[in-house]
Amino acid sequence: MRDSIPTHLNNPYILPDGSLNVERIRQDFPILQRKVHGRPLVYLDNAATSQKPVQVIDALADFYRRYNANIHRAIHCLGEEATNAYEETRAKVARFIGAPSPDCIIFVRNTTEAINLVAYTWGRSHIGPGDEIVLTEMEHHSNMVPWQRLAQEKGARLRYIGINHEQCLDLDGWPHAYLTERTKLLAIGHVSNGVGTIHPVKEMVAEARRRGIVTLIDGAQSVPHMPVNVQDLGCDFLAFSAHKMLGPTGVGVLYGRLELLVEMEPFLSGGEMISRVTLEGAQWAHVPWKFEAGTPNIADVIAFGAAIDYLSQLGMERVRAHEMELTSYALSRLRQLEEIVIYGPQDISQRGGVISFNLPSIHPHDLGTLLDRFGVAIRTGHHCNQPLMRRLGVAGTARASFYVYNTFQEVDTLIEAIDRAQARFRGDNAR
Ligand code: C6P
Repeated sequence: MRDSIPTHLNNPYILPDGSLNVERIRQDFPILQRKVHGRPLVYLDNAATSQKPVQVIDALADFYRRYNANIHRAIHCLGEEATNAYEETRAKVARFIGAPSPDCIIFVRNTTEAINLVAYTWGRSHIGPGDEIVLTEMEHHSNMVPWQRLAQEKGARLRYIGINHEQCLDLDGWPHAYLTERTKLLAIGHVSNGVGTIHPVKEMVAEARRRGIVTLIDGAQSVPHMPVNVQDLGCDFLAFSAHKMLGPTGVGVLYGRLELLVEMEPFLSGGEMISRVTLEGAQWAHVPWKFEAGTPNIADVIAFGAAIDYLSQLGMERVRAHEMELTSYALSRLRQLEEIVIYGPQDISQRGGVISFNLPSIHPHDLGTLLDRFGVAIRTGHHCNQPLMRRLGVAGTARASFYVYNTFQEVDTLIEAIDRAQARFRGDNAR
Protein backbone atom coordinates (compact mmCIF):
# COMPACT_ATOMS: atom_id res chain seq x y z
CA MET A 1 0.00 0.00 0.00
CA ARG A 2 2.83 2.38 0.94
CA ASP A 3 4.40 2.52 -2.52
CA SER A 4 1.26 4.00 -4.00
CA ILE A 5 1.26 6.86 -1.50
CA PRO A 6 3.33 9.88 -2.58
CA THR A 7 5.76 11.11 0.06
CA HIS A 8 5.45 14.79 0.91
CA LEU A 9 8.91 16.01 1.69
CA ASN A 10 7.61 19.10 3.48
CA ASN A 11 5.20 17.17 5.65
CA PRO A 12 6.72 16.53 9.10
CA TYR A 13 4.18 13.79 9.79
CA ILE A 14 5.38 11.56 6.96
CA LEU A 15 8.60 9.55 7.00
CA PRO A 16 10.70 9.14 3.84
CA ASP A 17 9.25 5.64 3.30
CA GLY A 18 5.75 7.16 3.18
CA SER A 19 4.59 5.86 6.58
CA LEU A 20 3.36 7.97 9.48
CA ASN A 21 5.97 9.66 11.66
CA VAL A 22 4.33 8.46 14.86
CA GLU A 23 6.95 9.99 17.16
CA ARG A 24 6.26 13.40 15.63
CA ILE A 25 2.49 12.88 15.81
CA ARG A 26 2.72 11.97 19.49
CA GLN A 27 4.27 15.35 20.30
CA ASP A 28 0.97 16.98 19.34
CA PHE A 29 -1.05 15.05 21.94
CA PRO A 30 -0.45 16.54 25.41
CA ILE A 31 -2.39 13.77 27.15
CA LEU A 32 0.13 11.17 25.96
CA GLN A 33 2.69 12.78 28.28
CA ARG A 34 0.72 11.94 31.38
CA LYS A 35 1.19 9.02 33.70
CA VAL A 36 -1.50 6.70 34.98
CA HIS A 37 -0.77 4.91 38.25
CA GLY A 38 2.83 6.05 37.87
CA ARG A 39 3.27 4.59 34.38
CA PRO A 40 3.17 6.18 30.95
CA LEU A 41 -0.34 6.18 29.54
CA VAL A 42 -0.89 3.57 26.83
CA TYR A 43 -4.21 4.60 25.36
CA LEU A 44 -5.84 1.73 23.47
CA ASP A 45 -9.48 2.75 23.77
CA ASN A 46 -9.68 4.73 20.55
CA ALA A 47 -12.87 3.07 19.31
CA ALA A 48 -14.63 4.65 22.30
CA THR A 49 -13.11 8.08 21.73
CA SER A 50 -9.81 9.37 20.40
CA GLN A 51 -7.38 11.77 22.05
CA LYS A 52 -7.10 15.35 20.75
CA PRO A 53 -4.08 17.08 19.24
CA VAL A 54 -3.01 20.51 20.42
CA GLN A 55 -4.28 21.96 17.12
CA VAL A 56 -7.85 20.96 18.05
CA ILE A 57 -7.52 22.10 21.66
CA ASP A 58 -6.10 25.45 20.49
CA ALA A 59 -8.85 25.93 17.89
CA LEU A 60 -11.43 25.49 20.64
CA ALA A 61 -9.72 27.95 23.00
CA ASP A 62 -9.04 30.37 20.14
CA PHE A 63 -12.75 30.56 19.32
CA TYR A 64 -13.67 31.47 22.88
CA ARG A 65 -10.70 33.82 23.24
CA ARG A 66 -11.04 35.72 19.97
CA TYR A 67 -14.34 35.43 18.15
CA ASN A 68 -17.03 33.83 20.30
CA ALA A 69 -20.40 34.86 18.84
CA ASN A 70 -23.59 33.24 17.66
CA ILE A 71 -23.76 32.33 13.98
CA HIS A 72 -26.08 33.06 11.05
CA ARG A 73 -27.66 36.03 12.86
CA ALA A 74 -25.28 38.83 13.72
CA ILE A 75 -23.86 41.24 11.20
CA HIS A 76 -21.05 42.23 13.53
CA CYS A 77 -17.46 41.18 12.91
CA LEU A 78 -17.36 38.41 15.51
CA GLY A 79 -20.60 36.90 14.25
CA GLU A 80 -19.30 36.92 10.72
CA GLU A 81 -16.00 35.29 11.68
CA ALA A 82 -17.77 32.61 13.71
CA THR A 83 -20.24 31.91 10.88
CA ASN A 84 -17.46 31.65 8.33
CA ALA A 85 -15.42 29.27 10.48
CA TYR A 86 -18.48 27.08 11.20
CA GLU A 87 -19.45 26.88 7.53
CA GLU A 88 -15.82 26.29 6.56
CA THR A 89 -15.87 23.10 8.66
CA ARG A 90 -18.96 21.97 6.77
CA ALA A 91 -17.05 22.41 3.51
CA LYS A 92 -14.04 20.54 4.94
CA VAL A 93 -16.22 17.63 6.03
CA ALA A 94 -17.82 17.49 2.59
CA ARG A 95 -14.38 17.31 0.92
CA PHE A 96 -13.15 14.74 3.47
CA ILE A 97 -15.90 12.24 2.62
CA GLY A 98 -16.23 13.15 -1.05
CA ALA A 99 -19.72 14.65 -0.70
CA PRO A 100 -20.85 16.56 -3.81
CA SER A 101 -21.78 19.67 -1.79
CA PRO A 102 -21.49 21.10 1.76
CA ASP A 103 -25.31 21.22 1.71
CA CYS A 104 -25.29 17.43 2.16
CA ILE A 105 -23.58 17.80 5.57
CA ILE A 106 -25.73 18.21 8.68
CA PHE A 107 -24.14 18.81 12.06
CA VAL A 108 -25.69 16.89 14.94
CA ARG A 109 -24.36 15.77 18.34
CA ASN A 110 -23.01 12.34 17.43
CA THR A 111 -23.56 9.22 15.31
CA THR A 112 -26.49 8.22 17.49
CA GLU A 113 -28.32 11.47 16.83
CA ALA A 114 -27.56 11.29 13.09
CA ILE A 115 -29.21 7.87 12.86
CA ASN A 116 -32.16 9.00 14.98
CA LEU A 117 -32.62 11.99 12.70
CA VAL A 118 -33.07 9.65 9.73
CA ALA A 119 -35.36 7.32 11.68
CA TYR A 120 -37.58 10.17 12.89
CA THR A 121 -37.80 12.07 9.62
CA TRP A 122 -37.22 9.88 6.57
CA GLY A 123 -38.26 6.75 8.49
CA ARG A 124 -41.55 8.11 9.79
CA SER A 125 -42.70 9.19 6.37
CA HIS A 126 -41.43 6.25 4.30
CA ILE A 127 -41.84 3.15 6.47
CA GLY A 128 -45.32 1.66 6.79
CA PRO A 129 -47.00 -1.52 8.04
CA GLY A 130 -45.41 -4.65 6.57
CA ASP A 131 -42.36 -2.80 5.22
CA GLU A 132 -38.97 -4.28 5.94
CA ILE A 133 -35.76 -2.79 7.33
CA VAL A 134 -32.59 -4.84 6.91
CA LEU A 135 -29.87 -4.60 9.59
CA THR A 136 -27.12 -6.96 10.74
CA GLU A 137 -26.67 -8.81 14.01
CA MET A 138 -23.44 -6.86 14.47
CA GLU A 139 -24.96 -3.40 14.69
CA HIS A 140 -24.09 -1.06 17.52
CA HIS A 141 -27.22 -0.35 19.59
CA SER A 142 -27.28 3.11 17.97
CA ASN A 143 -28.01 1.52 14.61
CA MET A 144 -30.48 -0.98 16.02
CA VAL A 145 -32.68 0.55 18.72
CA PRO A 146 -33.93 3.53 16.61
CA TRP A 147 -35.07 1.07 13.92
CA GLN A 148 -36.66 -1.23 16.49
CA ARG A 149 -38.68 1.71 17.79
CA LEU A 150 -39.67 2.80 14.30
CA ALA A 151 -40.67 -0.75 13.31
CA GLN A 152 -42.77 -1.09 16.45
CA GLU A 153 -44.50 2.24 15.85
CA LYS A 154 -45.20 1.51 12.19
CA GLY A 155 -45.84 -2.23 12.25
CA ALA A 156 -42.78 -2.80 10.07
CA ARG A 157 -40.50 -5.83 10.16
CA LEU A 158 -36.77 -5.96 10.97
CA ARG A 159 -34.58 -8.52 9.28
CA TYR A 160 -31.07 -9.21 10.51
CA ILE A 161 -28.17 -10.51 8.44
CA GLY A 162 -26.40 -13.08 10.62
CA ILE A 163 -22.71 -13.77 11.14
CA ASN A 164 -20.37 -16.71 10.48
CA HIS A 165 -17.71 -18.41 12.63
CA GLU A 166 -15.19 -15.60 11.91
CA GLN A 167 -17.67 -12.86 12.82
CA CYS A 168 -18.04 -11.78 9.22
CA LEU A 169 -21.51 -11.24 7.77
CA ASP A 170 -23.04 -14.50 6.64
CA LEU A 171 -23.91 -13.46 3.11
CA ASP A 172 -25.11 -16.89 1.97
CA GLY A 173 -28.42 -16.18 0.32
CA TRP A 174 -27.64 -12.46 0.03
CA PRO A 175 -29.26 -10.46 -1.49
CA HIS A 176 -32.39 -12.50 -2.37
CA ALA A 177 -33.02 -13.83 1.13
CA TYR A 178 -32.98 -10.32 2.61
CA LEU A 179 -33.90 -7.74 0.01
CA THR A 180 -37.51 -8.18 -1.02
CA GLU A 181 -40.06 -5.94 -2.67
CA ARG A 182 -41.06 -4.87 0.88
CA THR A 183 -37.54 -3.75 1.84
CA LYS A 184 -37.36 0.01 2.28
CA LEU A 185 -34.06 0.46 4.07
CA LEU A 186 -30.67 -1.22 4.45
CA ALA A 187 -28.90 0.22 7.53
CA ILE A 188 -25.51 -1.30 8.25
CA GLY A 189 -22.28 -0.52 10.06
CA HIS A 190 -19.13 -0.18 8.00
CA VAL A 191 -16.72 -1.52 10.63
CA SER A 192 -17.86 -3.43 13.71
CA ASN A 193 -16.86 -1.72 16.96
CA GLY A 194 -17.41 -5.03 18.75
CA VAL A 195 -15.04 -7.29 16.79
CA GLY A 196 -13.44 -5.07 14.12
CA THR A 197 -14.85 -6.72 10.98
CA ILE A 198 -15.01 -4.53 7.89
CA HIS A 199 -18.21 -5.25 5.99
CA PRO A 200 -18.46 -5.19 2.17
CA VAL A 201 -20.73 -2.16 2.31
CA LYS A 202 -20.05 -0.92 -1.21
CA GLU A 203 -21.23 -4.17 -2.77
CA MET A 204 -24.20 -4.37 -0.40
CA VAL A 205 -25.24 -0.79 -1.08
CA ALA A 206 -25.06 -1.45 -4.83
CA GLU A 207 -27.46 -4.41 -4.51
CA ALA A 208 -29.86 -2.34 -2.45
CA ARG A 209 -29.78 0.66 -4.77
CA ARG A 210 -30.41 -1.55 -7.80
CA ARG A 211 -33.71 -2.39 -6.10
CA GLY A 212 -34.51 1.21 -5.14
CA ILE A 213 -33.82 0.57 -1.45
CA VAL A 214 -32.49 3.47 0.63
CA THR A 215 -29.16 2.82 2.37
CA LEU A 216 -27.62 4.14 5.57
CA ILE A 217 -24.04 3.44 6.63
CA ASP A 218 -22.96 3.77 10.24
CA GLY A 219 -19.46 5.10 9.65
CA ALA A 220 -18.56 5.69 13.32
CA GLN A 221 -15.67 3.23 13.09
CA SER A 222 -14.68 3.69 9.46
CA VAL A 223 -14.57 7.44 8.71
CA PRO A 224 -11.91 8.05 11.42
CA HIS A 225 -9.70 5.19 10.23
CA MET A 226 -9.74 4.79 6.45
CA PRO A 227 -10.57 6.68 3.28
CA VAL A 228 -14.36 6.86 2.96
CA ASN A 229 -15.97 8.44 -0.08
CA VAL A 230 -19.75 8.63 -0.12
CA GLN A 231 -19.95 8.89 -3.91
CA ASP A 232 -17.81 5.78 -4.27
CA LEU A 233 -19.87 3.91 -1.66
CA GLY A 234 -23.09 5.12 -3.27
CA CYS A 235 -24.94 5.30 0.06
CA ASP A 236 -27.87 7.63 0.76
CA PHE A 237 -26.89 8.40 4.36
CA LEU A 238 -23.63 8.20 6.32
CA ALA A 239 -23.36 8.87 10.06
CA PHE A 240 -20.21 9.46 12.12
CA SER A 241 -18.86 11.26 15.22
CA ALA A 242 -16.13 13.91 15.49
CA HIS A 243 -14.90 12.68 18.88
CA LYS A 244 -13.65 9.40 17.41
CA MET A 245 -11.51 11.24 14.83
CA LEU A 246 -9.41 13.64 16.91
CA GLY A 247 -12.27 16.14 17.20
CA PRO A 248 -14.26 17.29 20.24
CA THR A 249 -17.24 15.55 21.79
CA GLY A 250 -20.70 16.90 20.99
CA VAL A 251 -20.36 16.98 17.20
CA GLY A 252 -21.62 14.36 14.79
CA VAL A 253 -22.26 14.37 11.08
CA LEU A 254 -25.11 13.15 8.97
CA TYR A 255 -24.32 13.05 5.29
CA GLY A 256 -27.45 12.73 3.17
CA ARG A 257 -28.10 12.55 -0.55
CA LEU A 258 -29.41 16.02 -1.40
CA GLU A 259 -32.65 14.87 -3.10
CA LEU A 260 -33.61 12.97 0.06
CA LEU A 261 -32.67 15.77 2.44
CA VAL A 262 -34.68 18.29 0.45
CA GLU A 263 -37.89 16.29 0.69
CA MET A 264 -37.41 15.21 4.33
CA GLU A 265 -39.30 16.90 7.17
CA PRO A 266 -37.21 18.65 9.85
CA PHE A 267 -36.17 16.73 12.97
CA LEU A 268 -36.19 19.38 15.73
CA SER A 269 -37.97 22.66 15.15
CA GLY A 270 -37.65 26.22 16.46
CA GLY A 271 -35.12 28.95 15.78
CA GLU A 272 -32.64 28.88 12.92
CA MET A 273 -34.37 26.16 10.89
CA ILE A 274 -37.11 28.39 9.45
CA SER A 275 -37.32 30.83 6.57
CA ARG A 276 -40.61 32.44 7.66
CA VAL A 277 -42.91 32.12 10.64
CA THR A 278 -46.46 33.42 11.01
CA LEU A 279 -48.95 32.83 13.79
CA GLU A 280 -50.42 30.07 11.66
CA GLY A 281 -47.29 28.15 10.81
CA ALA A 282 -43.78 28.16 9.39
CA GLN A 283 -41.75 27.49 6.29
CA TRP A 284 -38.44 25.70 6.55
CA ALA A 285 -35.00 27.03 5.80
CA HIS A 286 -33.00 25.40 3.04
CA VAL A 287 -30.97 22.25 3.57
CA PRO A 288 -28.78 21.81 5.64
CA TRP A 289 -29.99 24.54 8.06
CA LYS A 290 -33.49 23.03 8.05
CA PHE A 291 -32.00 20.28 10.23
CA GLU A 292 -29.98 22.46 12.61
CA ALA A 293 -32.53 24.00 14.99
CA GLY A 294 -31.34 26.36 17.69
CA THR A 295 -27.81 27.53 18.44
CA PRO A 296 -25.51 24.73 17.34
CA ASN A 297 -22.30 23.52 18.95
CA ILE A 298 -20.31 26.30 17.27
CA ALA A 299 -16.98 26.02 19.08
CA ASP A 300 -16.75 22.26 18.77
CA VAL A 301 -17.74 22.25 15.10
CA ILE A 302 -14.97 24.78 14.41
CA ALA A 303 -12.45 22.70 16.37
CA PHE A 304 -13.60 19.65 14.40
CA GLY A 305 -12.37 21.52 11.33
CA ALA A 306 -8.87 21.46 12.86
CA ALA A 307 -9.19 17.69 13.36
CA ILE A 308 -10.10 17.22 9.70
CA ASP A 309 -7.11 19.35 8.68
CA TYR A 310 -4.88 17.19 10.87
CA LEU A 311 -6.14 13.89 9.45
CA SER A 312 -5.95 15.27 5.93
CA GLN A 313 -2.32 16.17 6.49
CA LEU A 314 -1.62 12.60 7.60
CA GLY A 315 -3.58 11.12 4.69
CA MET A 316 -6.28 8.54 5.39
CA GLU A 317 -4.52 5.83 3.38
CA ARG A 318 -1.51 6.22 5.66
CA VAL A 319 -3.75 6.15 8.73
CA ARG A 320 -5.24 2.89 7.48
CA ALA A 321 -1.80 1.45 6.62
CA HIS A 322 -0.47 2.30 10.09
CA GLU A 323 -3.43 0.69 11.84
CA MET A 324 -3.16 -2.43 9.69
CA GLU A 325 0.49 -2.84 10.65
CA LEU A 326 -0.20 -2.33 14.34
CA THR A 327 -3.20 -4.68 14.27
CA SER A 328 -1.27 -7.33 12.44
CA TYR A 329 1.62 -7.10 14.93
CA ALA A 330 -0.75 -7.12 17.92
CA LEU A 331 -2.62 -10.15 16.55
CA SER A 332 0.62 -12.06 16.03
CA ARG A 333 1.66 -11.38 19.63
CA LEU A 334 -1.76 -12.00 21.17
CA ARG A 335 -2.08 -15.33 19.36
CA GLN A 336 0.91 -16.57 21.34
CA LEU A 337 -1.01 -16.22 24.61
CA GLU A 338 -2.37 -19.47 25.98
CA GLU A 339 -6.08 -20.17 25.46
CA ILE A 340 -6.83 -16.71 24.15
CA VAL A 341 -9.96 -16.38 22.02
CA ILE A 342 -9.66 -13.59 19.44
CA TYR A 343 -12.77 -12.50 17.58
CA GLY A 344 -13.06 -11.28 14.02
CA PRO A 345 -11.61 -12.39 10.68
CA GLN A 346 -8.06 -13.75 10.24
CA ASP A 347 -7.59 -11.75 7.05
CA ILE A 348 -6.12 -8.42 8.08
CA SER A 349 -7.60 -6.63 5.07
CA GLN A 350 -11.05 -7.40 6.47
CA ARG A 351 -10.26 -5.92 9.88
CA GLY A 352 -10.19 -2.39 11.28
CA GLY A 353 -7.86 -1.42 14.13
CA VAL A 354 -10.01 -3.12 16.76
CA ILE A 355 -9.07 -6.37 18.52
CA SER A 356 -11.63 -8.02 20.76
CA PHE A 357 -10.56 -11.01 22.82
CA ASN A 358 -11.25 -13.13 25.86
CA LEU A 359 -8.98 -15.05 28.20
CA PRO A 360 -10.95 -17.90 29.74
CA SER A 361 -9.21 -17.54 33.10
CA ILE A 362 -9.90 -13.80 33.59
CA HIS A 363 -13.16 -11.90 33.32
CA PRO A 364 -12.70 -9.00 30.88
CA HIS A 365 -13.53 -6.44 33.60
CA ASP A 366 -10.85 -7.89 35.88
CA LEU A 367 -8.39 -7.79 33.00
CA GLY A 368 -9.30 -4.18 32.22
CA THR A 369 -8.82 -3.19 35.86
CA LEU A 370 -5.43 -4.91 36.09
CA LEU A 371 -4.23 -3.42 32.79
CA ASP A 372 -5.20 0.02 34.05
CA ARG A 373 -2.74 -0.47 36.92
CA PHE A 374 -0.05 -0.75 34.21
CA GLY A 375 -1.25 2.47 32.56
CA VAL A 376 -2.91 0.53 29.72
CA ALA A 377 -6.43 1.74 28.85
CA ILE A 378 -8.61 -0.76 27.02
CA ARG A 379 -12.39 -1.13 26.95
CA THR A 380 -14.21 -4.13 28.40
CA GLY A 381 -17.85 -5.19 28.31
CA HIS A 382 -20.47 -5.54 25.61
CA HIS A 383 -19.42 -2.41 23.69
CA CYS A 384 -23.10 -1.54 23.02
CA ASN A 385 -23.35 -4.77 21.03
CA GLN A 386 -25.47 -6.95 23.31
CA PRO A 387 -27.05 -9.05 20.52
CA LEU A 388 -23.58 -9.70 19.06
CA MET A 389 -22.20 -10.72 22.47
CA ARG A 390 -25.17 -13.03 22.97
CA ARG A 391 -24.46 -14.55 19.58
CA LEU A 392 -20.83 -15.11 20.62
CA GLY A 393 -22.01 -16.68 23.87
CA VAL A 394 -20.15 -14.19 26.08
CA ALA A 395 -21.18 -11.37 28.38
CA GLY A 396 -18.43 -9.19 27.00
CA THR A 397 -14.89 -8.99 25.67
CA ALA A 398 -11.68 -7.10 26.27
CA ARG A 399 -11.01 -4.70 23.40
CA ALA A 400 -7.88 -2.88 22.32
CA SER A 401 -8.29 -0.31 19.56
CA PHE A 402 -5.59 1.69 17.80
CA TYR A 403 -5.09 5.09 16.27
CA VAL A 404 -2.49 7.28 14.63
CA TYR A 405 -0.38 7.86 17.76
CA ASN A 406 -0.11 4.24 18.87
CA THR A 407 3.24 2.47 18.60
CA PHE A 408 4.57 -1.07 18.34
CA GLN A 409 6.16 -0.54 21.75
CA GLU A 410 2.71 0.13 23.19
CA VAL A 411 1.54 -3.19 21.79
CA ASP A 412 4.49 -4.80 23.60
CA THR A 413 3.42 -3.04 26.81
CA LEU A 414 -0.12 -4.37 26.33
CA ILE A 415 1.16 -7.93 25.94
CA GLU A 416 3.48 -7.60 28.92
CA ALA A 417 0.63 -6.22 31.02
CA ILE A 418 -1.67 -9.09 29.98
CA ASP A 419 1.09 -11.57 30.87
CA ARG A 420 1.48 -10.03 34.28
CA ALA A 421 -2.26 -9.83 34.83
CA GLN A 422 -2.56 -13.52 33.98
CA ALA A 423 0.30 -14.42 36.31
CA ARG A 424 -1.20 -12.33 39.10
CA PHE A 425 -4.62 -13.83 38.57
CA ARG A 426 -3.28 -17.37 38.62
CA GLY A 427 -1.43 -16.53 41.84
CA ASP A 428 -4.48 -14.92 43.42
CA ASN A 429 -6.67 -17.84 42.48
CA ALA A 430 -4.15 -20.38 43.78
CA ARG A 431 -4.10 -18.71 47.20
N1 C6P B 1 -18.96 3.18 19.93
C1 C6P B 1 -17.32 2.19 21.43
O1 C6P B 1 -16.64 2.18 22.45
P1 C6P B 1 -21.75 7.98 19.48
O2 C6P B 1 -21.74 7.53 20.90
O3 C6P B 1 -23.10 8.42 19.03
O4 C6P B 1 -20.67 8.95 19.17
O5 C6P B 1 -21.38 6.69 18.61
C2 C6P B 1 -22.22 5.58 18.64
C3 C6P B 1 -21.66 4.47 17.82
C4 C6P B 1 -22.36 4.08 16.69
N2 C6P B 1 -21.88 3.13 15.88
C5 C6P B 1 -20.72 2.51 16.12
C6 C6P B 1 -20.22 1.47 15.18
C7 C6P B 1 -19.98 2.86 17.25
O6 C6P B 1 -18.82 2.24 17.49
C8 C6P B 1 -20.47 3.84 18.13
C9 C6P B 1 -19.74 4.19 19.39
C10 C6P B 1 -18.20 3.39 21.15
O7 C6P B 1 -17.32 1.26 20.63
C11 C6P B 1 -19.05 3.71 22.33
S1 C6P B 1 -20.23 2.47 22.68
